[in-house]
Amino acid sequence: MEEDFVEVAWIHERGARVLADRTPETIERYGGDHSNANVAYRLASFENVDAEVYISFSPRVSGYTGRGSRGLQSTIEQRTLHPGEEILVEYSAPLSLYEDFITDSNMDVHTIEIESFISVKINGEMLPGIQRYHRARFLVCIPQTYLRNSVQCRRDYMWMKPTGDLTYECANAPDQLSVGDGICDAENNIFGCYDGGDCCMSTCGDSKNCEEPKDECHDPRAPDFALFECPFPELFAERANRITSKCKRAKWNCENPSETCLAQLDDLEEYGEMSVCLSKAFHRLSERTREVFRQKAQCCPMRRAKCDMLKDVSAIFDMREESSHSLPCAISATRETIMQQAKAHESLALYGIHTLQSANIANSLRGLGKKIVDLGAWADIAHCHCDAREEKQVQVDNSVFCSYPSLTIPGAQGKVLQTSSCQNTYGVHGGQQCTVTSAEQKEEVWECVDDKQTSWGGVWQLQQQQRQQKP
Ligand SMILES: [Ca+2]
Repeated sequence: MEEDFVEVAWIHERGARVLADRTPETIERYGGDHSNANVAYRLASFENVDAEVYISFSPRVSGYTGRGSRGLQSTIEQRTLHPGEEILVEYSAPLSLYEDFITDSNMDVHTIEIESFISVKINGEMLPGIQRYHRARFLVCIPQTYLRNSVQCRRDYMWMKPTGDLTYECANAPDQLSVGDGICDAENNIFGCYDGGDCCMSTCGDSKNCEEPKDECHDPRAPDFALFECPFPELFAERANRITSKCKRAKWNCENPSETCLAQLDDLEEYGEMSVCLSKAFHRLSERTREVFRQKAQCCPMRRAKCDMLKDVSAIFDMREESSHSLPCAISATRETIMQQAKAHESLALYGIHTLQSANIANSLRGLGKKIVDLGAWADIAHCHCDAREEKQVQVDNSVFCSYPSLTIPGAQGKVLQTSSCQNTYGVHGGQQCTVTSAEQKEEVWECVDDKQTSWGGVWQLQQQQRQQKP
């Protein structure tokens, strides 16, 4: 006897993430609308009579802590499945369904879940043996920083653009036999070929060999391409110089770039993030190419305004690792040194190789209670004019130590400690200053200085009594 049954398959992507942004710019940039949470059933009938299918889809949005989960509008689907038929029942929870919750900070949206019940009836009888309950979970990416092929989301995770089908030009690869075998072969990891995808996690495929860690991803189309990389700066510079030298009109047309052959400069994206490549290849660029990029940067009014910001701060820091070309007014700094360097300045601005780098560092400095200006990528402000400035050095003397500022600064217990680096600390070193305000809103600056008695001891010295603040 032939066995009669209905096959039910629940389709959803494991570990799926939705991007909570469907503005036209984002859709264009990432090749489509990625804000929907999609699930589906594939149903196939091997019965010889019609089957009635009932499906409910109930989306639910939950916060980061898991508390305050909220059910959204459910949908019921009713279908008739004819004998021998195969159908797909799709459901999509659109952004419009959950976007109101995203702006609600109490909610702190983290996931969307879609719960679904399915039942299949034949002649009014429920078919047994079909799994009735299904669930899919989607992490919601609330964009913080838009990157090349990915988005950095709130809560520090990433959303990756789906790669689709990539093509590789591997005719020049020296080891033809190992292209596409899942093992990253450095000699084949050349521009355009990238060992047939073997060197990036996201493009390697399902081969067992792909499980080895991939740390040489040089394909800028892959979402796991490192943010601060420009693996082929020579090629980038060569191509850029060729474009600008061939172009008759070496003036960038802000309104209509496609009118000049300089629009081809946008093709340079295939070497990596433009700002990163520009920084790494700058010394190889011809003067003509540099001038074109300068004009290009000035087109954006927001970038033009950034140049003006340089005047409004007492120090400008360059956070790039390699900065052979920098703004004359900038001071080189690293993530480790900037906290200390920042102390000597009332207000500061910083830029990095990439907007993400500068944004991250700017955020970590906000606690200092100073005015912090995030200038973004160096490439965006490289055209600004500024003169070199003399750096005020804080000489930190580690041999001198003043313990517990909140207790030891004279009269501190009746005053409010303003300097964040002096709060909740077991002590500061010689040369460091702490600002306190008294009940009368008077500001005092105390510095930890050598006590000249012990080998390590420091005492507090009042540096200045500042203006009376407005109550
Ligand atoms: Ca290979």
